[in-house]
Amino acid sequence: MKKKSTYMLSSLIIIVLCMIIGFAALLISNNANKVLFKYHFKYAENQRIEQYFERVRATSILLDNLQYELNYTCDNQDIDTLEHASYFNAEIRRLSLRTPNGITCGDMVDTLNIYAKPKQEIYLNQQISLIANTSKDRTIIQYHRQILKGFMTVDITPQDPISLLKNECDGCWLQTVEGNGIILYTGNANRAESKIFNSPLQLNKDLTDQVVKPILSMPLLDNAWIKYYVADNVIQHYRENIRPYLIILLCSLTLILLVLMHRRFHNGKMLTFLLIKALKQNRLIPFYQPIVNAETNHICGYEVLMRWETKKGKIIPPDVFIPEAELNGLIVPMTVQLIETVAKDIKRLEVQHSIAPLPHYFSINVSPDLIQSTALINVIKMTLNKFKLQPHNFSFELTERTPISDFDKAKNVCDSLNELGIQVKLDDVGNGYCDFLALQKLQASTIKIDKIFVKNICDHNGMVIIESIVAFADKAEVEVIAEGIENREQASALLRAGVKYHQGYYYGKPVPFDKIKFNLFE
Ligand code: G
Ligand code: G
Ligand code: MN
Repeated sequence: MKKKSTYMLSSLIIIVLCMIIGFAALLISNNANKVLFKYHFKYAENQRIEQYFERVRATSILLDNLQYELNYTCDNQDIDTLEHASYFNAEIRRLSLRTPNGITCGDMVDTLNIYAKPKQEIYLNQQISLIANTSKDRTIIQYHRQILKGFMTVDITPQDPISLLKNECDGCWLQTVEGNGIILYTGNANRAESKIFNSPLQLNKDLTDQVVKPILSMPLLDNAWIKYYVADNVIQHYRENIRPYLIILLCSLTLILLVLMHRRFHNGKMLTFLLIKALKQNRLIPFYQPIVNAETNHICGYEVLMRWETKKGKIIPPDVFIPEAELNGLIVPMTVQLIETVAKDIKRLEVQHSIAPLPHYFSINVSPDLIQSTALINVIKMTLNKFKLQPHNFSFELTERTPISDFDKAKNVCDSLNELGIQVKLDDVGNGYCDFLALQKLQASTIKIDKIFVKNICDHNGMVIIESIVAFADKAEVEVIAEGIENREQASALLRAGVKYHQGYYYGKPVPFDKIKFNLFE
């Protein structure tokens, strides 16, 4: 779980870092900026062309309807109809009709000065062509179509240049369309000579082998090429425009990176730091959950479950901090401190109930780290001496969340504990790393059946597993405790299976010392 989140955080950090490097390059490098400009430009131009085709499609639909309204004689009524259509449709700049008799009429009287002479025209397909206008600084898109009884020609309304060029100076950019040996252009070619090409140029002849490379060059319906030339100051201008956005983006990404790095590298450290403080301030306290002999309904002992009590009195459960404490080794001093606190509590109970020595055991969870260390023996010996307690007052539960690395060391510690008269229990049996090996090597006196098996006890298989654990325990001569008993049915099923020592919410939840149950029915 922890590893997974660390892995995810590391991947995120790498992704954000790459983004920061990319955006920083854009901020610093001219070339990176040029690349971005090119992509942005290409995207915008594709959209612009798509819009033109959209206009052609709209015009086509319009003609579908218009064809039934015409007389095809070019009389006043026809001219009215054409003028009306042109006036009310934004896509159409001019339209004309040629009748079957060869007469031509349109919405404009004077059409002579619209196209350049001689006419320069590139056909993209049978219906769409591009034509230079009179002053050769604009390309007109024309749509041709046979309708019911005549032939229509429509000049599509020109669009604004790409927004990236909109505010640029006169002659700072030039668009050309090349096809069929003809070059049409949009923009101020005369001024572009000095601003882009640094030399006078003869359009139609020079452009194709220009030394200045176009910033964009893309095919147009496979019959022509569209090319854009821009002066350096266009890219410069673009760079200045995006700079504030880049800076904001970079700052945000850096902030995100810092937060991610903090989480990645300091989360564990922060928890460790807080745990050390909690340890110093004795805020890691024991809760006690009774373990009951279900045949006699007597409490025979308690499992000690560590809790972290914050300054404000909030109780933090162990799964939040025990895994980290096991990783950083703090679990050892934490358990040592817990043993001493439990010893004091046992003493208090002896006084409260005027029973000494107390017959109950207090079962303390130990992680593999501690069961492999002789420190545990020294600590427990010292505690027994200091508080004048009996060995049967303590027992240890070995939790196997992490595997035991050195079985020989663990065995030595367990042997010494057994010699002292302190029992060792194997916790969560059926759910740990290597129960049987641990059982064989460590000579545990008791096994605790994991609560998952108790939960499923009503299934046939659940019962079979419990029965086989009991059969095994009988042979191996170890006691069995069942954990996680929450209701009477589970309790009686377990008794039937031969498990008499029970622990669970049904008998009592883990509670702090001042709420500890001494008798089951009090
Ligand atoms: O009490 P529950 O209370 O939520 O306990 C959760 C887990 O924390 C249990 O599996 C238990 O083994 C573990 N745990 C509780 N207290 C201790 C402790 O003092 N030491 C170790 N190593 N584990 C503990
Ligand atoms: O160390 P171990 O994993 O055995 O710790 C026991 C855990 O089981 C603790 O978290 C404790 O709070 C929890 N527990 C104890 N009794 C019950 C119970 O009846 N039901 C459930 N769901 N959990 C329990
Ligand atoms: Mn336990």
